[in-house]
Amino acid sequence: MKEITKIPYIDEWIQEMAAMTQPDRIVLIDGTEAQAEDLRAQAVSTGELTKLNQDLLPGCYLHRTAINDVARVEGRTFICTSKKEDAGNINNWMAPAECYAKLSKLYTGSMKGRTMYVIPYSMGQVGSDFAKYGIELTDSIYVVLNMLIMTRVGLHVLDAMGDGKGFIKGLHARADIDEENRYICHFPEDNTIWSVNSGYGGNVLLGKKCFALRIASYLGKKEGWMAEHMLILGIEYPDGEIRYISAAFPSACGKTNLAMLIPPEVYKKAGYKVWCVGDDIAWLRVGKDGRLWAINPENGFFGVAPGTNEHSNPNALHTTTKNTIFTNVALDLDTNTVWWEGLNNDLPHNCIDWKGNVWDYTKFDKKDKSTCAAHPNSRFTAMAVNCPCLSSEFDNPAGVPISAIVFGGRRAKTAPLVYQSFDWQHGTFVGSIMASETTAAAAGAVGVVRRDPMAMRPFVGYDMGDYWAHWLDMGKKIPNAPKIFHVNWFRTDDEGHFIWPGFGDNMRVLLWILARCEGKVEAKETAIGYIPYADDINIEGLDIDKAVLEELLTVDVASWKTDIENIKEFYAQVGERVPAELYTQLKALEERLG
Ligand code: OXD
Ligand code: MN
Repeated sequence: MKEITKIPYIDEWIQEMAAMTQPDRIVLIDGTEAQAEDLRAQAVSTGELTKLNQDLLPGCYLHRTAINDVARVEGRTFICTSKKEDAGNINNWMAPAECYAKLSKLYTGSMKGRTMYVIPYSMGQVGSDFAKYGIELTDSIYVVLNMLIMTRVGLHVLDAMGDGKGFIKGLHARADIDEENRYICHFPEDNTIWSVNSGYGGNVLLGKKCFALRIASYLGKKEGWMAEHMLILGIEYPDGEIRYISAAFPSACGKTNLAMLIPPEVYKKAGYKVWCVGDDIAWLRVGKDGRLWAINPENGFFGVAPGTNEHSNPNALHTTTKNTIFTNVALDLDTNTVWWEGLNNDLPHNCIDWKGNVWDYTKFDKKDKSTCAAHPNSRFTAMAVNCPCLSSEFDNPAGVPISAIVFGGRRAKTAPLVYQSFDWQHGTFVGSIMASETTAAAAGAVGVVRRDPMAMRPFVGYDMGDYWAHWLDMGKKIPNAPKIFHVNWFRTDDEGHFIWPGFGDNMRVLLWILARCEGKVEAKETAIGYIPYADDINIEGLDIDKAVLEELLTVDVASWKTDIENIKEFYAQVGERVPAELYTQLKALEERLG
């Protein structure tokens, strides 16, 4: 047998996958800069990457995916457990044998004439208690180069893997990028992920959503820890003390912006700072001290480009000025740099759009996505170490202690700016009823509510009811548990305008949250939880008066009553495994609302 990793258990699996996919060559990715540079040069020579202006954007490249392959595909994402009930009603399910057979056909011979790259990677600091290891086999250089940014890759990972048992087996083949045969399949009972017919990040960077959320959530349930769709940030007080918050928001609700926020002037002047530990995923374990400790298992940011600018997120913008891979943004031919909607108001006049066509800026209409130069889900893959506000604890193998967990969604009316749950059990209920409204086309129209519990709807690798039971159970195992809150930055007035300024000013709410955790501020008890007294949210320097803040802090009982019906429907859809405790919480809420 050919030795690739020199770990027999792993090499056997590689040979088996290679016998099926039939690559011309197998190359082990060793994590060296020399090898990465070779691969970049190769990708540039085939047009897979475009080298950008190296004076302005050193180490930066542009990639365009196929036009039919620009986002995660929930409809083609499967959890393949032996029993359908274990995948639950929210996930798509396929029987493992059927799925392996179906995908084997698609993989067979798919790497003929191509190279199979073997990427040994770690989620979390190699050798730490948190770390979990995987190998991704892929025939895409783009995937290799992205994995080199997003995860910790190299031969040291193989050294840490010992006999390799328990590693996560990932297989990705581009095949024909055929949407009809695109599959993102997870076999949690076999530690296996199979992805085929896509080249888009979320479907093919298998360390991210597939491993660090879907497979890891399953492992977390089995092993007594949690894998969550959460950012992690630290707030440093003027006296140097840092407190950490983790927060879950549905995709595209501003997690990266919150994780890297710039404090408002009043706080900056007073000496407050914000540090980013992670922008998308948190792994959480109970520490010896009885607190909940978190790491960001990733090593980079796979962020949405449009809307990122000097005002919304200067830290992210700065992070992307070197060693970054841009995907599906626009190419400004005058400068050989990148552009996207919301970067600035200087529409490039000589520009190639995300589809690779000449872009006519005179036809650009903000309200019509089809006229955009960059795809609305275009991305940057950037190294965490390039982030100006990266936490000094980013690499700490022990992680950071979490004081507060924050859930949030996009609600026009229902949720107030912030409220605190009564306790962990109630907090779990608050997470389970998380929701976001899609913005309807007609101004002022109420959007469609999508329930997205803990922002994990697309990412729980098993039954949603069991996942909630795991949350309830974890609460009993954390002697000094974080307090749980809910925020809503997106409340609107009757004309549909956002009331709260958001962005850096969200820090004002986070400071109230931390003050509550330390018992330093009183709150008003309401039907849904504890709500701040308006005087306790600092609005100095904001163009908001107290009456508006009070409005933001009211509980709209009528819309909560409507919401209760929607929650009941959702719980029924999740099915039999919804824990009785959550139904008790729901009933209690209903009674409190009157
Ligand atoms: C997401 C992402 O879709 O982080 O949530 O890419
Ligand atoms: Mn995400």
